[in-house]
Amino acid sequence: MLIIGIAGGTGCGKTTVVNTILQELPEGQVGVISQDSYYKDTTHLSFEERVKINFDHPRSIDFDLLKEHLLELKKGNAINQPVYSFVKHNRTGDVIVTHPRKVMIVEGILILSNPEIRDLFDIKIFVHADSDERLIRRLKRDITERGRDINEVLQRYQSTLKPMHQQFIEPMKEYADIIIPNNKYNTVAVDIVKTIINDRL
Ligand code: UZR
Ligand code: MG
Repeated sequence: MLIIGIAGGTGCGKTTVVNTILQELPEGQVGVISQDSYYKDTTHLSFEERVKINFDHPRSIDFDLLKEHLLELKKGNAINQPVYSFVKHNRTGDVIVTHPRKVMIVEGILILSNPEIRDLFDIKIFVHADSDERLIRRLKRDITERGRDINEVLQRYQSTLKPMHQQFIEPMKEYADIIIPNNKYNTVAVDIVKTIINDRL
């Protein structure tokens, strides 16, 4: 099994990169794990308390579960990937049964920040977009898809997103094998990654 980690700040285009990689590749050969599925269970908290969580800090992620799941997949076993709701800021209680594939892609802002998880990746990719580009994309997405308003997004950006990005995400470039410049959507870089994957299949 080839495990590819794809990191990069919010709005850098990770999800789009992953979806484009998946297109045209033979179905059932490539699987995806999203870091978002591994936000810690916050059922014991009220909604008001959950909103205050710093979701851009590594401690908000259940890396133990993610590690356990990656090791299970490597052994050839299926896992129950939790389903997360950004609207509720909590796991929904549902799971997606995720089967091991020849190539597994793990994507998320903080996946390179945990040394044990990092060690499980055969290829580490960092998607770079400038912070203004990322803020624009984040604003549009959070308002249309995640039920936020402009003040909430900007407030979060200044209070946690930006400082956490500088502390835990940007420095992870050092560990990347490939850095994809993605201010404009980079089809050439995605094709290269596809070629690497196809080579393995
Ligand atoms: P991407 N996030 C939420 O907004 N709510 C949650 O319940 C959990 C996470 C956000 C998180 C992070 N930060 O910046 C983003 N906040 O999801 C990561 N605030 O997702 O890489 O797709 O932008
Ligand atoms: Mg995403």
